[in-house]
Amino acid sequence: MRKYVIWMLPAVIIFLLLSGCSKETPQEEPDTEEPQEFFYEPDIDNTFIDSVVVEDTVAVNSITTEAGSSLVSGDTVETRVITISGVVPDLSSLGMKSSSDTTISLHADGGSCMTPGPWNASDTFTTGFTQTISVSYQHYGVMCTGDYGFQVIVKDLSGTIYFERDLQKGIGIDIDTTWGTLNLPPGTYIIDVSTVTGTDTYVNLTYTPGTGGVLGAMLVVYQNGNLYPISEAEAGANYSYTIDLIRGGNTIRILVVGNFDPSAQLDIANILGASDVIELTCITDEIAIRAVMTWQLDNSDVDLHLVAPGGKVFSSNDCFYGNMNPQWGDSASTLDDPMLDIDNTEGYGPETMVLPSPFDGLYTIVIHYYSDHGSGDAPTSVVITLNEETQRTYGPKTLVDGQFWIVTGIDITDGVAEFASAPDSTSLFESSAALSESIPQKRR
Ligand SMILES: [Ca+2]
Ligand SMILES: [Ca+2]
Repeated sequence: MRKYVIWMLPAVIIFLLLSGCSKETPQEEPDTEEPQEFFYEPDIDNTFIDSVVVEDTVAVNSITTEAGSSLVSGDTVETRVITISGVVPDLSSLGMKSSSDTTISLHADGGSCMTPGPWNASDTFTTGFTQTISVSYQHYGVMCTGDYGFQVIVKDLSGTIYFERDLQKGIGIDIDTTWGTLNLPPGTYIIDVSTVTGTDTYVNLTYTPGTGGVLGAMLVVYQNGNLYPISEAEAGANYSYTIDLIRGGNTIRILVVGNFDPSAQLDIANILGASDVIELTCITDEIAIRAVMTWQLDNSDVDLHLVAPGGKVFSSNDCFYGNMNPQWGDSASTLDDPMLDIDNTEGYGPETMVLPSPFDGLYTIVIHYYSDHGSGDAPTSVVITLNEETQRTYGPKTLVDGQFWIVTGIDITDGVAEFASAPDSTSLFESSAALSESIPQKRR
């Protein structure tokens, strides 16, 4: 995979150069300062989560500062980073199962040509919320006397059929393989498979959380209207999550969400559990630039970059996984130095970048899909907050392995941040050959 990415880089850069980095063409809209607002979604409003009543409680066992001090809801906090830990509730009554239970596998064995069929296999499952189910089967038929064939059915208790494959044939050889996905409303379902003499049918039925993975629900942090997916939610499992507080009031809840889609307003029917509301007031200095990146693909590595005025990606003027807290500007001050909190290499993020008090100039947010680890394309979003008050969400934009996304420029004038057009790619990137060599490699 690594060789492939390096091989791809010249092509990616050439594409970026040829396409002008996919920027909005400025001369077509001379009156606007709005650049590159990929899939900007200003209308999503999840603030109802501040007060929504949810039956099942996600336990919060501790809230602590980086120094280890304990906090409770209502506290005023003088540091920016806190950790919340607790336990995911047992929601098995809703059909959310542990990871080992998310696949139902059935085998209807038709025996040999000398023994008659049919043989059947059956199972039932329950879901308490609408979720996506994938069904796949493989059927093998061999030459025998008499007929052979098979049937796969998913139906509810009233007999309504949601999935069906029915094949009946005469003497011969047959292999039939297919798959499908279905959105099942809450209810209890029966999956039946039957086959006849001399044939075999294997069936797998898998729960998914809607956009990827194998579980029925996802653990999500809610903070002041924004949603940050943490991981797949497993009934009864411990969780621990670090939150970057925003100056002023922070309303936080830990959610368990079925069919999670971070690009859409949350469907209240899919909020399977929620913690009590946590209110914390943060009184640290104002932060000029804050960017929180997440992506919706497990086992993949997307990276967040903040490039200083006149700087190049992967240089000392780029804050990224290889340069997480560089010394910029005034060497006597750390307030003009950016900080990346972590490099998440396994999926979902978030990765958070903050720059409290930058020197003036044009900064750039760049996102790089470092490696898909073979998992495929990654829908990626970044929430950028300027001066603790102006916020935009960019994405989700689906990135392919190795791709760069120049998200936006941020202009700092007299210490105040505003969204601005990004510099062009020729000033942000080395030539393709030099760029390939400048990417620090990660160990896995
Ligand atoms: Ca990363
Ligand atoms: Ca400095």
